[in-house]
Amino acid sequence: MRAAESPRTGTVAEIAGRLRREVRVLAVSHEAPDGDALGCLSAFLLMCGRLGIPCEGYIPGESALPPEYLFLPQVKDVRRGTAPSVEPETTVYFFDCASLLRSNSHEFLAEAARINIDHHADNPGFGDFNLVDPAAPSTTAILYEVFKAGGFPLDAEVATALYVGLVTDTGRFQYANTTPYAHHMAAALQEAGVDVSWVYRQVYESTPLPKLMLLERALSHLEVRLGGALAVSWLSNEDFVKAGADEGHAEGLIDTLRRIHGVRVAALLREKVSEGRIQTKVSLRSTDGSLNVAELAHKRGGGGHARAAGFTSDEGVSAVLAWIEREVETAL
Ligand SMILES: [Mn+2]
Repeated sequence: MRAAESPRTGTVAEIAGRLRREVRVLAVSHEAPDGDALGCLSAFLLMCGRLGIPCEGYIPGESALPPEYLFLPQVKDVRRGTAPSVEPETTVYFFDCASLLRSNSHEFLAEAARINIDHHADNPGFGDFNLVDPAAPSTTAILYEVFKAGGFPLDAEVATALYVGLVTDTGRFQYANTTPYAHHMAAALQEAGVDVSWVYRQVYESTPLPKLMLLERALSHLEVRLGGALAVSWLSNEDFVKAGADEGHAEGLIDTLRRIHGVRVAALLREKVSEGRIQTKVSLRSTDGSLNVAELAHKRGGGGHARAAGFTSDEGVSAVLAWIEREVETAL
């Protein structure tokens, strides 16, 4: 049942206590999920199974999931496309969703209680209970604290799923969010049974050939602007067809743009044209933190983190690129 009280901030202990008593749960993550989003779903669904709580996962959208995360238990069984209808006793847990819009889940929200677990600073607190910690290196780090607070058993499978969110959202323990806490958590997860080298091979050394072919297409469109500070590239429908790639293969390609010497902001655009309608999905990265890309994304109805954000536009690639260049030039 939808909580009668007004939205509030929950503690990890409250969420753990609530989880233990759930009759049924639906775990939701954002469209175009990354390693953190999928790590959360996998760990949460596994844990609900351990606790005997009937559970289901849901990710909006139809596009293929990034193949490097399909080894995570439960992920392949997560429901896609239209949202499931939710019975009144179901609680919906949202993970890593910066906004309700991003989880594209309005349809079933009227009925169910919502728990919002996230680490995006711009999360508006859309849940009945909100557990939002921008200092957390990943959303799996917050989920890890919930599991600890509840005294729930952390086996190797659950620990591995939590670790995948941590290792990917910290850029393999290299980004600015790599705090001492992140290393302590990694150590605890390794002690719980994570095979770090095995995870590395699954996530980073199992690249499908079409993904590399897609990277080749992105590099062929690469331009460095503003005296080397801005790296931009784009991918069209044709690029995906020629590379033999699907949407999931685009995950992480922007990391190649951000690592170019001197680049302070990177932008990768994905132009989709279907039935004459243009949509451009934009990923933005700030390498040195001198420009808050979440603020840039907010101007176009998107969101994210200060150093990793995105938005979707109804304009074509060249118009969006021109806008980004103007904004970055003004800001830097
Ligand atoms: Mn995340």
